[in-house]
Amino acid sequence: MPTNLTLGEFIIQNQEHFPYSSGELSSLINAIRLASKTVNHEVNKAGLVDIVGAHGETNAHGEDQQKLDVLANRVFIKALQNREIICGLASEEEDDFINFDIDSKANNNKYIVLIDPLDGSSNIDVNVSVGTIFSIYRRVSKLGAPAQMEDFLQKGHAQVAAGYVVYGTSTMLVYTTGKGVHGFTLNPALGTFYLSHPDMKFPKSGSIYSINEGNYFHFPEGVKLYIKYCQASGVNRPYTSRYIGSLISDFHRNLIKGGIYLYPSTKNHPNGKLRLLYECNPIAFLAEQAGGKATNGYKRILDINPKQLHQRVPFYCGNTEMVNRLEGFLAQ
Ligand code: P6P
Repeated sequence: MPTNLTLGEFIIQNQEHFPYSSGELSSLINAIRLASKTVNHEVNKAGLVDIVGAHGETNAHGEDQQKLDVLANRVFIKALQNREIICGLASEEEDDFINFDIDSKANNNKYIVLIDPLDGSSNIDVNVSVGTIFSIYRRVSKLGAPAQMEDFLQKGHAQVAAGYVVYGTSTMLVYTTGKGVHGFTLNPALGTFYLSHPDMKFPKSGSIYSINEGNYFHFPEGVKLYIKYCQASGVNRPYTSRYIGSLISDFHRNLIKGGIYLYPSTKNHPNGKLRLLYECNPIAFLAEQAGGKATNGYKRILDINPKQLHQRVPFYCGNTEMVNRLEGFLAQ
């Protein structure tokens, strides 16, 4: 694969990989690319202007909205609305989905997007990397009518594309259309994303486990057994614990180095903390495309039948052999 390929060139070269495409993938990914550059700029200067810290309101889940959350949400909605290829959007920051039926034209658009505009935003104040997660479906409701809830409550295996932007030591956009996972790194001087990680795959084995062990007491028994298995690594397994508290950063590191991310049910989150539609499904799509696995401990994430826009699920995702071993402990 030629080096120095830009994201735009890559999309054009792979346009045929996007089903039903008539340039719609490039337009969708270009909208996300544009919005991610704007958010990246704001995230990078967050400490310098009065944009860090809580917005003073709460989102659909009663969580304090960080100002950058609100800004990122607005930037992505605007960028996606302007491209006239989606008929609606659901966001972690919005109670209900948004219909782009500002004019009947929007109702003829064939796609919908679900997005977590700035995941891990509580880390912003302490200068830890955060991320944007997006998930794209073809609408199932009638063309010409406004988007319906059924368009957003599709199973994860119906996704036509998914990805994330990680605003870290460098800013990367990583996405899949079902033909592998490809990572692009932003050259901030040029404002251009370059293909830096073609065809990303989990290493065959992994030795990193990522979990908030502060919740240990309330974990399911099988998760406790798995953690003890990893910690017995002092004997003959080189396991190590790494937890950033930002899903995208933990997932991205585990994808490159090999590892498993775990967010089980806990006392405060009996159904797990992560949201199925705009966190677990897109990450699960990427994980499977990279040769990994994602389950709720008993069922493939991409096969879960969604019931609500903001529903939460327990989430275990990473190297297939690590997820299989965890499931073995949960099945005991
Ligand atoms: P805890 C961020 O709020 C997030 O949704 C994920 O990005 C992250 O992995 C998790 O929650 C951290 O949750 O309970 O460990 O602080």
